[in-house]
Amino acid sequence: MRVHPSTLAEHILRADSRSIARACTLVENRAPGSVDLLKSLFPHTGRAFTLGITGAPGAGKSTLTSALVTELRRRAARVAVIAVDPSSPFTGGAVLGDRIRMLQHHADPGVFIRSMATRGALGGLAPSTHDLALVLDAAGFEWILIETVGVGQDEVDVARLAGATAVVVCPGAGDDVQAIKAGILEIASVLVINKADQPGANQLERDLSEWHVPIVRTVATTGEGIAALLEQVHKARASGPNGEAQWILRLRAMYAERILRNLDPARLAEAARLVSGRQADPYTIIEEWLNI
Ligand SMILES: Nc1nc2c(ncn2[C@@H]2O[C@H](COP(=O)(O)OP(=O)(O)O)[C@@H](O)[C@H]2O)c(=O)[nH]1
Ligand SMILES: [Mg+2]
Repeated sequence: MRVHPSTLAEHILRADSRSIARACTLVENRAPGSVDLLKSLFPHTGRAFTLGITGAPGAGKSTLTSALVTELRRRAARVAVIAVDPSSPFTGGAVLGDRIRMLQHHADPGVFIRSMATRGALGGLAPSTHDLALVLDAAGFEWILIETVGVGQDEVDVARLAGATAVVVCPGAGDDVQAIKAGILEIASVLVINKADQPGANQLERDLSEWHVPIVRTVATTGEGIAALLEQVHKARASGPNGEAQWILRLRAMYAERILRNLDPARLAEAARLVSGRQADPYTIIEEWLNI
């Protein structure tokens, strides 16, 4: 069944959750009509705040995300979650206890949870995640939480597209500063030492203090420190990059994706044949593709 993009857009603007879910699927699959839909939704965006939540598997990102949802709902904000982590309890990955904790939000109409499946999609994860965030922004969610695993460039890119990024680390599990990927600390607006109920939190905080990024200790399982985390996120939001600086990153990512998506696989294969046989050089071919 096809719904006209403008009809679907109207339903999304009225925050109809089935229509939002439908739009997410269209956008994620880059289905026909999805760009028209995004065009019609775009004028209604710009109000949501996007928080990236990243860190190594097991650091407690999903638990923390769930605790943030609970706290934001207590403050009457509408919250959307995009879980890029395939092992996320939101997507049904984790152990039963965790999953039940996350599932409590599914019954709440003020919460929308979406997991993304398009890992390794041509052109990268970041542009489609950002498009999804725009759909949710148009639907009136004030907060968009994006949980990503802090491994690989894709995840770093996703975090970079967010308004602020919380990097979650925890004591133990070899998670000392040396074990934390340097690149991931660099994108942090706030460092979260989660599992602060576990030994080693003091040492970790001392080690991390040299990064000169605000540090918050949390116990995601009890909600301890969540209000303090939100306070730091608000500060990061106030002092963070302005809209134009963010759009430079986003436009670059969107441009690269669009160009890659337009590349016909047959044309690519033919070019590879010519170049590997030294019948053509790659520079001329790319100039031809770009019409320069
Ligand atoms: N002791 C303790 N355990 C936690 C805390 N936060 C999360 N966990 C547990 O750590 C495990 C991994 O959490 P999860 O949120 O799935 O981590 P993720 O892979 O980073 O999303 C789960 O068993 C959680 O219950 C915490 O603050 N303290
Ligand atoms: Mg997770």
